[in-house]
Order: sequence, then structure tokens, then C-alpha cells
Amino acid sequence: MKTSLVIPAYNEEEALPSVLEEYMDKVDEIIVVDDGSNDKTYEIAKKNHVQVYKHEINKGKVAALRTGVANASGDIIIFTDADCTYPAKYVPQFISEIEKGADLVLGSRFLNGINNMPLLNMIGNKLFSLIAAYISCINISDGQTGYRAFRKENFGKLDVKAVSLEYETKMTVRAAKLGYKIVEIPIEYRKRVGTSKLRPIRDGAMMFRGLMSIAYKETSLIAKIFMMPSIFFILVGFSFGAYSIYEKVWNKVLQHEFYPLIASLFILIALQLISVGLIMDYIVKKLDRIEEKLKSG
Ligand SMILES: Nc1nc2c(ncn2[C@@H]2O[C@H](COP(=O)(O)OP(=O)(O)OP(=O)(O)O)[C@@H](O)[C@H]2O)c(=O)[nH]1
Ligand SMILES: [Mg+2]
Repeated sequence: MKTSLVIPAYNEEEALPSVLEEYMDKVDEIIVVDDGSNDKTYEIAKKNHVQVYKHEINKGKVAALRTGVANASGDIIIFTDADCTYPAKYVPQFISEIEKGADLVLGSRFLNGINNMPLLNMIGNKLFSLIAAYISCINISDGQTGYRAFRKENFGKLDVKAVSLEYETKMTVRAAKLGYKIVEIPIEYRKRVGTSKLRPIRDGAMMFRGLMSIAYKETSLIAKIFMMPSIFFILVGFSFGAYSIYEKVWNKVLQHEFYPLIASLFILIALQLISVGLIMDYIVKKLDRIEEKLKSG
């Protein structure tokens, strides 16, 4: 099977030469998508005799990945970054897993211990991976990784609606929903070369919004029915609690001595409703996945 490597690159003149050298003999074709860089990224890619496509303006990583896949001729597509973080030595494993029948292969940065990710990114990534694993009911350690492989014919289904870093997570959740076989390969994650293009607050917020929207869409109706009233109980509970604290701190005397009790009761009811909702949701999702698997044979 022919393998195409897609590398989105935005101002990566420092890292790109060693990335290309490292991957050159591991795949059948390399496609670099220069995403409107204003440094020497394009010239460097051209000099290395790989396929290069250029966005005249910066359109973001997702657009760059799509341009890459649209121009790839391989049966297997591998995504990697242009910043030297993902070692090329795992490529044969990615290919072999796809050939053995995996639908989506993920290079997991959280399985083998060697991880040079900055602390803030690490916390964010782990949190989002946990949410993604919960939503999709599968045990994935790194739903966010940018190092991944799949068959080109499946890209239509895996190409989720997203503009920023939520793309990878959403793709992983989609694959799980489709009942695809997802395989994780433990990889080493190296320190990035060149400056980070990540805007932690903006990108983190986009990712959070993206995940919340899939969490809402993916939550079954029965779970929503259980969980919705908990908003009312939480609001009332917190109001009673806040009023009791106000009385105690500012008036120095608790006139309504039952208010703290009411607050605790309402919050406990809310927690119970949320727990029942989550359990229901988990069961419904498991059943859905079993049905999905039976349908796809
Ligand atoms: N962030 C970002 N990356 C882009 C863009 N277009 C292409 N890319 C490429 O997408 C890949 C991932 O971007 P990175 O800046 O490495 O983001 P990250 O891997 O989440 O974070 P760090 O490695 O910690 O900087 C790199 O190869 C970028 O060059 C863009 O508009 N924004
Ligand atoms: Mg990176």
C-alpha cells in the first residue's frame, strides 16, 4: 500500500529541514502544505524535492491538512507536525497497524513516559483526552495527538467540522462513534524546534467549546432528561448557601438556620441526578456502539 505523509507547516523554517530528512525514506510521498508562512518554509520544502502546496494566506492547521489530503495519492495517510516533536521511527508501526486492520492509528504521547510537552499543554491535553474518552466510551490515552494514520478512503468520514485544535479530538470521537478500530502506539514526544504557534487561551477555549458541543450532541435524550433539572437544584442550592454565608459573615448571626441544610439538600439532589444521568448515558452509548459494530459486521 502506498503511504502519503501530510505535513502542515506555518513558519517552520527552523524545524522543517530535519523533519523532512527524518521522514524522507519512511514513506512513499511527502506533502508539505505551507500555510501562508512569511519565512523560508516554502523555499526549504521546494529545495527538498517533496510535493509542496501553498496557501497564499494563513488558513489554519485544519485547512492545511485538508489541502494535503486532497493532493495525496497514497492509500494510507499519515499526519505529522513540522516542528520535530513526532519522531519518524514509528512510521513502520503505523503502516503495519493499518495493514492489520486498524482504521485509525494514534501516536500516544502519554503511554511510554518520554514526553517533553510544556506543563500547561500537558494538563490541557490530558483533560481533553479524558473528556474525549468519556464521550466516546473507549479507553484512549491521547485523543488529541497530531501524529495519526488512516486509510484515505475513510477521510470523508473522519474529516470533522472544526477549525482549530479541536479537530484531532473530534476526529477521534467520530472514529469511535463509527465503531472504527482505533489503535494507539506509544511514542516519544520531543521538545519542539522553533517557536510555538499555539495560542493557549484562544485555542484552549476553542477546544473546550468544541468538546462541550460534541458532549451535548452525544448525550442521550434520557440522560439529558435526568440532568437538566439538576441546573435548577444547583442554582437554588447555591443561592441558599450564598445567603447563609452572607448572613454569617456580615450580620454575624445566622437568622435562617435551616438555609445551610436546604442548600446541602438541593446540591445533593443535583449530584444524584447528574450521577444517574451519567450512568444512563454510559449504558446507552455502550448499547449504541454494540449496535453500530453489529451493523458494520
Ligand atoms: N498553530 C498553528 N499551526 C499551524 C497552522 N498552520 C499550520 N500549522 C502547523 O500545524 C502543526 C501544529 O502546530 P503547533 O504550533 O506545533 O501546535 P502544537 O503542536 O499544538 O503545539 P506546540 O508544539 O507546543 O507548539 C505545525 O506543524 C504547524 O506548523 C496555524 O495556522 N496555526
Ligand atoms: Mg507541535
